[in-house]
Amino acid sequence: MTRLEVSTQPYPDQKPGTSGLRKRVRVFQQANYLENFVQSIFNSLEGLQGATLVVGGDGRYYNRHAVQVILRMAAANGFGKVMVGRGGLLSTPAASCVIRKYATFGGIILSASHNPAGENGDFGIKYNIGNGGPAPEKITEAMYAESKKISRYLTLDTPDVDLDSIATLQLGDMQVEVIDPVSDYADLMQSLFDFDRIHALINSGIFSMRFDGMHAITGPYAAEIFETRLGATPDTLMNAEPKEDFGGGHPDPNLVYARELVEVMFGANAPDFGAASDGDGDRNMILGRKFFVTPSDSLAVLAANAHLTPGYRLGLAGIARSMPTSQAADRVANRLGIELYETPTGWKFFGNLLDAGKATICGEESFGTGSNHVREKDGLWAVLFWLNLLAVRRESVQDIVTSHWHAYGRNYYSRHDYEGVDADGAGQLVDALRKLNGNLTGKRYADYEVAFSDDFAYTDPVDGSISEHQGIRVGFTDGSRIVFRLSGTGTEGATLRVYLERYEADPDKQGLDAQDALSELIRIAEEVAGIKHHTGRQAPTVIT
Ligand code: VG1
Ligand code: CO
Repeated sequence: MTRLEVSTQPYPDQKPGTSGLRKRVRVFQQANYLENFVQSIFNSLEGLQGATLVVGGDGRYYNRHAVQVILRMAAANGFGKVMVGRGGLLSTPAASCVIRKYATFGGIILSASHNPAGENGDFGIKYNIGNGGPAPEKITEAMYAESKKISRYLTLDTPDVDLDSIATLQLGDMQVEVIDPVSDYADLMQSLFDFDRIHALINSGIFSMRFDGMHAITGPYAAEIFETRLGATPDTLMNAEPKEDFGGGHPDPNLVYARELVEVMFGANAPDFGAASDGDGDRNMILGRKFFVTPSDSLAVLAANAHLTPGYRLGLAGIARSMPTSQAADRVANRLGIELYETPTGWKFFGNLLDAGKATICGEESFGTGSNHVREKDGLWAVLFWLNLLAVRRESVQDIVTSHWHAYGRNYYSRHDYEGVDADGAGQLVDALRKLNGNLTGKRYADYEVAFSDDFAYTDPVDGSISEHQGIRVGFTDGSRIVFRLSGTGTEGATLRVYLERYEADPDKQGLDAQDALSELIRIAEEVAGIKHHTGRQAPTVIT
């Protein structure tokens, strides 16, 4: 075994986005591209000598190769030990769980989340710190800075390590512990929710459910939790076998991409409950029989009912949501008399609030919900939370949500995505909106009057760090909002996201289709931003 110092040249494009570095597989396959970024991660960390690192990924194409590269480089850089999920697998929330449970130095997660996988798909890599959460911007900026000046990386000249059985191996001076990727996570879930009661519901004979693993990482987790621990029958799980190309699908759990599940849940004899998760297991979609729960509503309902579950029975310290997420959770926080935090998009902004005990539950409109149990959003956690509520309340999903609306009012909500548009056009759209800022106040559009408009900036209440340019907000006097921002996870061109929200207090007017209820705001968004003009698109690619 020899430690090698390999000389290399910087790549200019290794800037982490909303959730790590995401690129086409073929970009990662360029000479030293992966190695450069891994070494840049290590170069930006202090105190890694002898420390323990967690490594795992969502199992997509290139995962196995990348894990071997990282193991050799971790050993050459002086880590004492790496804990790696069997087969190189760990869902994003499970990685967070393992980092926290074993108090490791940090972890590397290999995932491009819901982006399509396979040789022509995407790959991604991100670093999580010792609290189990995504590295904050200060650290991702340091990695980027390292990537621009890198001149060499360290590795070993060793063969691949066997990752397919649970064992502790030696790689140079470093230990490699191959762990069961599922059990620690499943134990944590069992400690938070009433598995006896959920077991009784699932086996009551009057309840049926489906979970769609979308051929991504959650299949084995769902099998252990739903089948083995909660007694569900095997037909509960759909697409539960993980595949390197995710079965050619797009494992983004929404009404468009989880079509197979949606057809079951909106078809004849639909089950009572349906759910899906994304590529790396941190997102969730919740469905009732012929009923879709928007992620923003899901966050609000979970917060309002948290006291019904063992893990949250003592109540919540606070709720945090990303800025574009609807204000439904604000109403719950208000009624509970707890603080509501509004953060920029991306889970990394919740870490400090959770660590400081300021927030207990967090959520994003993009099908992400989670809590202080880990430092990532957590798809199966949300599914189990819902099952716990259903087991206690014994009402349908639809009844739980509509009674929530009656009690708190309904925040009609939708997101319109314009994917893969020309980056210059999208940039011009945002620049033009920035110039308008401030001049819109008081302006009337049909029934709506602008109360404020700004480019959202966030000051972290724990460490005072400031994050600017996090999305253009146009707020109206009745509380309605339109938000415009560009995605930070795409790999081709730009993706414009338009977030629309309107509040309706009157229970008699809460039964509309969201697109109908928001039609006036959709028209105003076009008028304010000139979306068709700047993107050349007549309609969004995805509406959620
Ligand atoms: C998107 C979502 C954001 C989420 C991020 C990572 O980011 O909008 O809410 O945190 O993906 O989720 P963007 O910058 O494309 O809007 V995941 O499941 O991809 O790790
Ligand atoms: Co994800």
